[in-house]
Amino acid sequence: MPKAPTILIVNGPNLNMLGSRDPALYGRDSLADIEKACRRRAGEIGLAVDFRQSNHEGEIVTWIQEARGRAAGLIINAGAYSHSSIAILDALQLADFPVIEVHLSNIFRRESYRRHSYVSEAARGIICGLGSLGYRLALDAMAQFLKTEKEV
Ligand code: CA2
Repeated sequence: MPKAPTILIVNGPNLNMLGSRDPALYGRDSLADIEKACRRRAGEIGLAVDFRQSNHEGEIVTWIQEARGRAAGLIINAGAYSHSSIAILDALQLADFPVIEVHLSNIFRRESYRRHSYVSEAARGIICGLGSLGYRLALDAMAQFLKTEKEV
């Protein structure tokens, strides 16, 4: 059996606190719940998942760099770094795989400083405001991209 393509899923700062506060904004799922749901969906659609979280910008940059030549795709919720990190954008622009940006909340309904994301400049697509469902939808989109690109 051929090995399932691995999708790296990167979560940025404070997302390890999910489920503990602000359920109206971010939902009730913990990050562990989201990881479990992603693993289940990935298994159903023939993908493998490498699911990570970091509170450190440099660590996220390193993970994106290391994914070159290894990951088939990247799903990233860079948290607050989405709105500030040119370093993460630079790393994403070197990526040799499709990138999908996910946010739990609808960043366009929130404070003006959340309405711009550097990550978006390197993303094939963006999903926001759909809570944890956004991660599973991103996996479905990724599976579709990989299938289409293999056929070309
Ligand atoms: O909506 C998203 O997914 C965000 O990326 C979440 C980030 C926020 O800075 C972005 O603007 C949008 C914040 C994650 C903080 O997570 C918390 C979890 C529980 C309690 C408080 C914060």
